[in-house]
Formats: sequence, structure tokens, C-alpha cells
Amino acid sequence: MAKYEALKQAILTGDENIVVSEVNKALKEKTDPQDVLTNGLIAGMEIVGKRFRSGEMFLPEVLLSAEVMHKGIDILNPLLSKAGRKGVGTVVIGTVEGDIHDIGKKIVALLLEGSGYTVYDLGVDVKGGTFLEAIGKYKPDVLGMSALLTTTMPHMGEVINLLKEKKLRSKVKVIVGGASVNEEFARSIGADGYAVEAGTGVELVKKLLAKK
Ligand code: B1M
Repeated sequence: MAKYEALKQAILTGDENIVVSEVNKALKEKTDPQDVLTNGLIAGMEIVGKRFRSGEMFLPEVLLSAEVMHKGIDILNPLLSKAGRKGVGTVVIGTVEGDIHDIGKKIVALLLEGSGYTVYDLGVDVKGGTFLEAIGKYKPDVLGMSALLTTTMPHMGEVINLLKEKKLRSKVKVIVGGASVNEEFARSIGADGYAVEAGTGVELVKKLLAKK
């Protein structure tokens, strides 16, 4: 069996016991924790992302896969912070002010984490000032905003205007998503990109950071 095949398969089926035992087995065999993360856990979650995008996996399965992947990350985390985790980028994400829909945004955050990004999820009903504070604190490469209501999507433009006012706009790429948002709206408020679903959100972040 190819390396990490059982681990990737357990992520796909959401089998926590096998994820935990496979991660521990790899560490016992003195495998580099970064390798277990990248080629085991993240690789498994990437397959989940692809299957979700193509409609082969559904929301509850994705959430379960993400949950069991996190059990693996919990084991690796102390070792990775010791070794100095090689991050691929940092993302601050949240659902905008007045909006409490968080399922889609959580999936985007989980798939980004699964792809190796450090993600600060600010939660829901996030005010413009809170986004700005987080950008000052975490210095992310990307700010991601989600909105599901037509009444709350204008807040995305307001946050971008705040970034411009504070001379922070050039420091961070901005992506938007959520059921009420579309490409045209994203362009009209000056966002760097729009993603129709979580998997394309990860691809968009990769593309934007490759250009940086
Ligand atoms: Co509400 N709701 N809801 N709701 N809700 C919608 C959005 C609505 C379309 C339903 C409808 O009327 N047909 C409608 C909005 C209408 C509009 O504005 N055009 C609506 C409404 C009106 C409301 C309330 C006002 C209802 C009321 O109280 N009268 C109220 C508002 C509360 C508030 O936010 N202030 C409300 C409340 C709720 C619940 C609390 C009951 C619950 C949310 C629970 C929660 O999130 N914890 C809820 C739900 C579940 C929905 C629907 C049914 C499903 C949303 C969802 O989770 N979808 C929704 C109807 C619908 O969308 N069909 C609806 C699954 C999720 C995986 O998809 O969030 O679209 P989604 O995320 C996708 C993509 O959009 C994308 O990737 C995700 C995965 O592929 N994506 C991003 C999302 N964010 C992204 C960010 C990115 C990139 C991609 O980059 C940063």
C-alpha cells in the first residue's frame, strides 16, 4: 500500500480511530511530522475538497472529514511548533456584520487549513473594526469575507473602504463568497476575487498568493 494511503482513506471515510492510529504509527516510525501533515493529512483533505467540488461528497461528510483531520493535527501540533511549521500563508476569515450564517465559511476555513494555511476564523457577525484589528494583529496574506444575506453583503465593500482609509488595502488580498455574492458584485466593491464554493476558494487563494 502506498505511503499514507490508509490515513488518507480514513480522512475520506471520517474514521477518527484509524486517523489517530496511523498518525501515531508514522511518528513511531520516526517520520517527519511536517511530512505526515503535508502528504498525509493535507493530501487527504485535498481529495475531500475535490470530491466536494465535483458533488461526490456532501456537506456532513466534509465536516466529518475535517473533524477527524483535526484530531490528527492535534497530535502533530506540539511537534510542528517545535520544528517550526512551514506555513504556506495566513488567512483571516469571517462572516460580515449582521450575518450569522457560518456553515459555508467554516468549510472554506477548514479546507484552507487542510491545505496548510494558518487560518484565523473570527466567527460570525464580524464588524469592520474587528476585521481591521485582526489584520493588524495577524498580518494575513488574505482576508476572506462571507455573506449570505443581500442585506449584509454591502458590509464587504465597507470593510474594503476601511482598509483603503487605513492604507492597508495593498497589504492584503481580499476574497469574498457566500450565497448572496457573485463575481460582478465582488468586482464592483474592489475585491481581488470571488469563489462560488469552498474548493474554488482554496484554489483562488493559491492563485492570488502565487502572483504576490
Ligand atoms: Co438563512 N437565509 N436566514 N439561516 N439560510 C438563507 C441564506 C436564504 C437564502 C434562505 C431563503 O430565504 N431562501 C435567506 C437569504 C435571502 C437573501 O438575503 N437573499 C436567509 C434568510 C432570509 C435568513 C434569515 C433573515 C431568516 C429570518 O430570520 N427571517 C435569518 C438571518 C439571520 C442572520 O444572519 N442575521 C437566517 C437564519 C438562518 C439560520 C440561523 C436558521 C441558519 C444558519 C445556521 C448557521 O449558519 N449556523 C440558516 C440557513 C442554514 C440558511 C440556508 C438554508 C442554508 C445556508 C447554508 O448553510 N448553506 C440558506 C438557503 C441557501 O443558501 N440555500 C439561508 C450550506 C453552505 C455550505 O453553503 O453558506 O452558501 P454556503 O457556502 C458555500 C458557498 O457560498 C461558498 O462556499 C461554501 C461551501 O461551498 N462560500 C464561500 C461561503 N462563504 C464563502 C467565503 C469565501 C469563499 C466561498 O471566501 C471568503
